[in-house]
Amino acid sequence: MYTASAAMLEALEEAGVSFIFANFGSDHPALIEAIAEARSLGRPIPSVITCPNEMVAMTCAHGYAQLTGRAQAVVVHVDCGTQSLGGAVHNAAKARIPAFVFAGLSPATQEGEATGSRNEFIQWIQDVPDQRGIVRQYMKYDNELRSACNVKQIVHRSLQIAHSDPKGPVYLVGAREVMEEEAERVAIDVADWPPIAPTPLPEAAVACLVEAIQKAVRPLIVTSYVGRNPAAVTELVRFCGRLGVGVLESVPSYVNFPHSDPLYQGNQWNHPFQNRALAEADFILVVDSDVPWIPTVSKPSEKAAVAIIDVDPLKQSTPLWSIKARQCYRADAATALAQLNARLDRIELDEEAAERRRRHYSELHAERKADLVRLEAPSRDVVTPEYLTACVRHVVGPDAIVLNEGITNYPAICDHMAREKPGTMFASGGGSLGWTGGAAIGMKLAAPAKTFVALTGDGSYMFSAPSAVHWMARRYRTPFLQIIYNNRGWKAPKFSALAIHPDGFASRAEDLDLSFDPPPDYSGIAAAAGGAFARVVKRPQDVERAIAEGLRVVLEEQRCAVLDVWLSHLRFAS
Ligand SMILES: Cc1ncc(C[n+]2csc(CCOP(=O)(O)OP(=O)(O)O)c2C)c(N)n1
Ligand SMILES: [Mg+2]
Repeated sequence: MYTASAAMLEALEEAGVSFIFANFGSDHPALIEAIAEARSLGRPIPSVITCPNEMVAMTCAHGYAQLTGRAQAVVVHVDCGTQSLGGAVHNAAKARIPAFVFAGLSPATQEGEATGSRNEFIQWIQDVPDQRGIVRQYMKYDNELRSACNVKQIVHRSLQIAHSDPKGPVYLVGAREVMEEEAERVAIDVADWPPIAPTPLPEAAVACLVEAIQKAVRPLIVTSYVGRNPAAVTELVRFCGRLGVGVLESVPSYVNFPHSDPLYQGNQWNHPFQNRALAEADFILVVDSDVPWIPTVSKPSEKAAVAIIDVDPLKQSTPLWSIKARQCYRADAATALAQLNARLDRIELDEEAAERRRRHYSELHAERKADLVRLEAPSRDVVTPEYLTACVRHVVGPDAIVLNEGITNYPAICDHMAREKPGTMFASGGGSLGWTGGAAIGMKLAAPAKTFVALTGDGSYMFSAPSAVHWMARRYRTPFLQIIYNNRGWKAPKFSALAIHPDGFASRAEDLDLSFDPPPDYSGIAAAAGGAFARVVKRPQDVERAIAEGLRVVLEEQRCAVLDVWLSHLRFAS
C-alpha cells in the first residue's frame, strides 16, 4: 500500500526531517499503518518520538530547530491536539522557528463511502468549522491536503516556506479518508525546493552605514538574536572590533557577542532604568531585534541616528511596532555584516577614532565586570540567583549549552553564565512559558554528545509539563541537568503590578495570589515520572556540590538531574 500518509512520510524523510514528535488519535490510522509498514519493510522514515503532551512536542521541535536551523515534524490530533499545542505555537512563531505541524481532520464522510469514513462517536464532536483558524495567525503557511496525488509537493512547499526568512511554523491538515487514499509515487528532487537565498544589503547602504559609524563618536549595535546564526557573530565581532562599536543586547535569546569582549556593554531586559550606553550613543544600528528598547523606560537620545537591519524590519505580524529609524534594510545579518567587513577592507579607516571609541567602551566594560564579580559573592544565609548562576558556570564549563527560562532571573542567568561561544545559550524567543523541558529534549536529540543545562523559574517549570518531559527524557535517553530558580511563586506579575501601582493596595497586601506556598516537590515530580536524580538545595554552602553531583549523574548515569534550589521568597525579595 502506498497511501497519502506514506507519501507524507517519504517527503519528510527526503527533506531531511529526522524526527516526528507525535501525539496520535483517531485521525491517524493511515499514518500509524504507514509507519508500521515502512518499519516492517525497512523503508527509511523519520524516528517517531511519542509525546504525551502536545506543547512539549512542539517545544521539542522548537529546541531542535534552534540548534540546527532545521524544521522537524509535529503530529497532533485534530482540533483538540492543535489547541493543546498551546503557547508553543506562539513561541515558534515569535521566535521565527521553522517547524512542520500536521493534524488530521475528522472524517469527511459518515456512511462508509470511503476507507476512513466515520466509525467513532468522537468524529462528530471533533468536526469544527475552521480547524486551521485555531493557529492561522501564528503560521507562515497553512493548507489542507485534499488529494493523495500531490502530498509530497505540498509538504516540500511548506518546508520551503518554513525555512525561508523570516522563518516560521507551517500547518497542514488532512481528512482521514484523504490520508488513507492510495497514491502514485511521485519522484521529487528536494533540490528543487530550496529556501530563498539570504538577502544582502544594497551596496549603497553598505557605504552609507560604514560612513555613519566612522563619523560617530559613540556608535552602538543593539541586537537580540543575531547569534541564531553563529557565522553572524564572527562577522559582528570583527566589524565592531575594527571600528570600536559597542554592543548592547536587548532581550537576548541567543549568544550574540562574547561577554568578555571589551566592546560588550551588557544586556537589557525589563530593567526599570535608562541604559547608559543606549542614552550616550549617537549612531545606533539595530540588527535582528524585535524589542531593541522599551521607550517608556530606556531609549536612545533624540539626537541619535538609528538604522535597522533585519529579515523582517517592519515586524509585520506585530500590530503596534515602530522605532524612529531613518534607514531600514531587509537583509540577512550574516550577509550584511560580511558586506560591511568587506568594505572595511577596501577603504581607509580612521584608526585613531576607532581606538578612542574602543577605549571608552572598554572602560565601561571593565566597570560592569567588576559589578558582576561583586554580585557573585555568596550571601551567608540565602542563595542568590547571581551566586547560583556563577556556581553553574564554574561546574558546567564553557561548552555546555544553557537554556535560560529564568524570567525575573533572565538577566542574572545571562550575566553570570557570561557565555563566550555562539550557540551555548538560548532563550525561547517567545512569551509563552514552559519551554525549557521540551526544548532540552529536542536539543539533546539534535546533539547527543553535548551537555544541556536547563535553568528555569519554578512557575516556568510547572508550565513545562514536567511529568511528560521527564517521562520522555528517560524513554528517549535525552538526559539534561535542570535547575529550578525557586522563589516560591510568580515574581514577574508582582513586578508588573508594582511598576504600575507602586503605592497602591497591592504594594501593601500580604497575599497577591502569586505564591506557591507550600511548593510542590518539583524534583520529586521528575523522579517519579522519569527516574531523575532529585535534590532540594536551600543553603548556599550546598549549591556547588549539588550541581556537581547533578552533572555527574547526567554524564555518567545518563539520566536527568533536577535541582530545586530555594532562593529568597518572592514576598520578601525586592
Ligand atoms: C503560558 C503563560 N502563562 C502565563 C504567563 C504570564 N507570566 C509571565 S511571567 C510569569 C511568572 C513566571 O514564574 P517563574 O517561572 O517562577 O518566574 P519568576 O517570575 O518567579 O521569576 C507568568 C505567570 C506567560 N507568560 N505564559
Ligand atoms: Mg518563581
